[in-house]
Amino acid sequence: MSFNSEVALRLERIAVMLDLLGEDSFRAAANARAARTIADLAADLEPIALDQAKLRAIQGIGPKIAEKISEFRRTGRIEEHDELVAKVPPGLFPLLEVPGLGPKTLRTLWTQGGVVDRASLDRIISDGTILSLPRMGEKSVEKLKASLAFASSPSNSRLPLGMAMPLAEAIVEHLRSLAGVKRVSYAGSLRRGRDTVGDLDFIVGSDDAHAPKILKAFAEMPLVSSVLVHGETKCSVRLRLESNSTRWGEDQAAPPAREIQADLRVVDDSCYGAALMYFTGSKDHNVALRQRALSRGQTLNEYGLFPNDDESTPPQSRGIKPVAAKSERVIYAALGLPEFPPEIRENRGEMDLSEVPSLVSIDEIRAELHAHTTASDGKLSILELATEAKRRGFHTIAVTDHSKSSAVAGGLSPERLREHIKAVHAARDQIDGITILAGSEVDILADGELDYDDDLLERLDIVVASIHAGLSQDAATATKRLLRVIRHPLVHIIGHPTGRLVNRRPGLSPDLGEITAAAREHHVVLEINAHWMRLDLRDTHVKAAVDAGCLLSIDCDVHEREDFDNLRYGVLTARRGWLPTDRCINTWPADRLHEFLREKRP
Ligand code: DGT
Ligand code: CA
Ligand code: CA
Ligand code: ZN
Repeated sequence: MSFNSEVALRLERIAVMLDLLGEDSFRAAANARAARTIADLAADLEPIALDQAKLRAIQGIGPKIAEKISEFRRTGRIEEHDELVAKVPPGLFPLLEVPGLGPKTLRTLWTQGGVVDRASLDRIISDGTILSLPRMGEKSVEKLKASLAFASSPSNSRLPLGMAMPLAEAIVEHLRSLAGVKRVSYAGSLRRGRDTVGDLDFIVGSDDAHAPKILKAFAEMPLVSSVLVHGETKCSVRLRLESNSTRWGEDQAAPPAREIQADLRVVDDSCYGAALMYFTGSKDHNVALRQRALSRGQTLNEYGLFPNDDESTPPQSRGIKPVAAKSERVIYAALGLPEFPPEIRENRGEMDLSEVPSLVSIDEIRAELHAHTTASDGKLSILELATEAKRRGFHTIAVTDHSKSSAVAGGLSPERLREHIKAVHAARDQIDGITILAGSEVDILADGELDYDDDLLERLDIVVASIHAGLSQDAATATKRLLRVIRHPLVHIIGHPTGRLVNRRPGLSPDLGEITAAAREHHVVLEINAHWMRLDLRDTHVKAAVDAGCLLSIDCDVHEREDFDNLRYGVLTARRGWLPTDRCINTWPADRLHEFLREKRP
């Protein structure tokens, strides 16, 4: 973690603990504000951390905060932080992680309900005494119960795709550099592009002579915290994950850092394809493949596709040569099947396909239609954003800053939006080779109303309508809310339609059948938000939308330069939902895209 984020993390925690302890709320707010300022600073504070004058010259850093920055530089600690930590029962920190349970509510539960940890909270919920506390009616207790169930569900311990992928790619590169490694890949759910993964799987194609050293090198990687299995062809380890999270619990005394299992199989390179195919899965896809093999008088396992002779000893152990084993391509071909992309190997109908469907791919994406600038909560100016989009080969970039109700995200008042539109138009004259659209990410209010009047929306080239609040509505209310927006004549795209956050918040569960039917009818595009914390719509929703005949967009919801890199996760999700290139509006040529957007303008 950088110096700036270390400081920001501590200041953020000071703010939370002050609220939890019921102390001066102005002091809490000042620390929270400083934390945000420092987290967003482009410049590294470390070199000037002992220079009070230079620190105070930075907008948003006052004398008290400057003092704390110097203290952290000198001692690696902030005493105020550690004193506050000592006053809080340690069992309360994990509870701060529960979505929707803020420090002020937790303070009531603690001081008036005697809650000091998860167990005591569960107790006062089950015996009903929680209902006697202030602001704890039946409804809020129901919500709290749902959040607790969500926070403790085992599926939430799966690692998000965007954290797993860079880790797996680094391990693949490490393995590739070892002597005797002919081919190497990650497999499993990661290769299939699932939004979260339970563990990481790796396959190496090599030979008997090199296998022991390759397995040893895997077991001795610096990130390995323990070795679970170390055999002749297989090694399983636990990896320590570096924490880049500002959440509680990671560097508190008690809870251990997060870990993930990683499995490596080293196989003879002649059957690499069979092993890769087997360990890519999914399990259900494998079962379907094996049945198909049997029905054709063959038998399939992780060593290859063999003639089936109904012997109980596996064919490879009897020296029988496989019909196909070297690559996935030859095995699928020998089974009379197209070589399915890993993303669709889920036994969701792919076995009935007679050719590989033309799924959208990352190099076909030519437009980013959801991006923020410094006008709201983005880090790039309009021109910087456009320049970056152009550099990445896009023909169109849409500037869609937040609307007024998203106040914490710096949402624009109608007056500021009018100025911002002018600024976008002015920027067009300063850059060639890319079209900058003037747009907005307009909040969908609780009843489905939009955050700006129609006469203002009309002046925007593109309207992305998104839900940012009211995310615990029941399904029927959420459906009504979204249908109302979809029928709005000026809306082009519904941004991150359910509002879920991977492992953090379930989001809305509107009736997808109704939503997709209406979206198709009214030519409204449903977004796949490519940020790996969102991936919303998720794979199954995308499939439903594709089947219903909808158009989709894949957008990075850019707030800073690196966010463009998340595109790959959006594309993986799209492919998992069988999205054909032509149904993804980001792949359209500029003329077609711009014409489509203009159809909703007077
Ligand atoms: P995960 O790790 O929970 O996100 O999901 P996967 O799909 O990566 O599952 P994992 O790591 O348990 O196994 C990797 C692949 O190996 C899996 O997709 C298919 C294959 N595989 C594992 N166990 C079995 C099994 O019992 N039967 C079959 N047919 N395939 C299996
Ligand atoms: Ca796995
Ligand atoms: Ca595994
Ligand atoms: Zn956005």
